[in-house]
Amino acid sequence: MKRHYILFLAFVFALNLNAQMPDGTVVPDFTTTDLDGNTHNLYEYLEQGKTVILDVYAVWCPPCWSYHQTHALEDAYKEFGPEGSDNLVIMGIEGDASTSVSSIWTGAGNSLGDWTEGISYVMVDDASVASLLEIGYYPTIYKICPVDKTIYEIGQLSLDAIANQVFDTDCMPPANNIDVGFAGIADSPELCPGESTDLSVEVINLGSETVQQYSVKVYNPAGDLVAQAPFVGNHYTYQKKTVNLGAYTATGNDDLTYVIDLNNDEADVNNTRNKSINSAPTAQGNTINLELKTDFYGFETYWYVTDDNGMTVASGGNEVVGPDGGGVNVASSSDPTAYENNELYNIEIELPSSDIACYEFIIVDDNNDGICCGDGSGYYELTDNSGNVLLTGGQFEMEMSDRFGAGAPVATSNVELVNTLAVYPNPVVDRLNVAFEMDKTNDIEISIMNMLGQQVRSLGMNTFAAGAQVVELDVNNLQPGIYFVSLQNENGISTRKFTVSK
Ligand SMILES: [Ca+2]
Ligand SMILES: [Ca+2]
Ligand SMILES: [Ca+2]
Repeated sequence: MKRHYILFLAFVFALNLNAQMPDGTVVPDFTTTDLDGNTHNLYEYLEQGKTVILDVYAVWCPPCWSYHQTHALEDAYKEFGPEGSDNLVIMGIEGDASTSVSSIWTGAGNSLGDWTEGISYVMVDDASVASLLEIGYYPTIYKICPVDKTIYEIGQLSLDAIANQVFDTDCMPPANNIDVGFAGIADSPELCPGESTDLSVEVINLGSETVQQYSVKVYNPAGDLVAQAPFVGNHYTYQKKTVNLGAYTATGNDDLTYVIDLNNDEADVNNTRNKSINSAPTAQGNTINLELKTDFYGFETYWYVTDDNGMTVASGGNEVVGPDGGGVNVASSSDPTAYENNELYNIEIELPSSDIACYEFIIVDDNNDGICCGDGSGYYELTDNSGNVLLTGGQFEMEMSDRFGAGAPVATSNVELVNTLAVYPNPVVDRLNVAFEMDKTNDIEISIMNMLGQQVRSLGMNTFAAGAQVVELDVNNLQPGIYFVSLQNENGISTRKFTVSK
């Protein structure tokens, strides 16, 4: 059953005189300005052949907020907006003239929260649009068809039901005969270099003809084909298909390009999309530092770090809380290992592995209210020995967990061996120049390490005279990816990162 929120009781009679726009009415045009200051004209979008969905809501309206939090519109926008098939425009329109624009993102006043969080479609604060569209209650969710600019109230739909509304040939006839396009690329979890994930994409047939064969290909930044899969079968107009591309192993440089290969496709613009594999933050070396500030209830806090096998490799705080104590309310300030209140702790964590490995940091709160911000301002910050911040936070409920990698080669040592060091070209295809300058003659080993800290090439120990030097390294046989050049001897080390591309 639809739940609607009456604007104000006093308006009910007026609303009866001026009810919602009847389905099938030609919508009046409007131009509005979004929260970022960009203007949007309704008819312009419709004339581009795009379906428009308008979610007219008020910041204080509970059913509006419930629906907003399902993220169904955002999910639809990801698949069918400009990052996907590019057939859909969505505008979230705050329609109450009495609420301030800032209440949309601050949750101030009687607003129910930050309405912009996680939202990439257009958001506006425009009561004049609400009145132009004769809104009788919140939320009113309209669809407008590009074919004839007619408006329909669609209500609070799921992602699949929204897809059916958008991909309706009467409302939005196909612009081409032969045309498939992307309708979303699955998000990957955060990966450390060397870890794998399964790639998959959604493809939609946007043409009027059934398509029977195409392939999806994935390229890495160097242009190498790293995954591909064919589709064979009947792919009907406006039908969506999932194409599984198999496992992909992360290298640390995973800005992938996805391409659909279909003979005679009449609209190439929707056949290419870019999407990166998300990399977990990775520490240089195996020593990390946890800075932990407790709130006014330090005894509620426990944290631990697990390795890839789920084994705990470090932990601290109140063991009465422990890994399973989130929200359990069993702890007290007299527990033997309880942290003090409102205290800053600096904890050095030595991780076991010397190669890059993945870990998970988990912080647990006995009272289900985190370490910020109700009772003090606690936080945690995980850094590596070079000062790179890996993870930070504090606002959570019973538990917060996040992944990080550790064991990447330390890029700079305490003692720089040479005065200057530059590598070029970067990215490099076959020959890398290593330019450096020293005050005195030195015996130096020049070598190349991969992301796992393994030496993949070495020139051995050679004597270099004082002054400026350029050494050319052949990197033709290296796989595309990130590497480090290292110049070292017993007195120090200097390293630089570079990328091999093909
Ligand atoms: Ca408003
Ligand atoms: Ca196409
Ligand atoms: Ca707490």
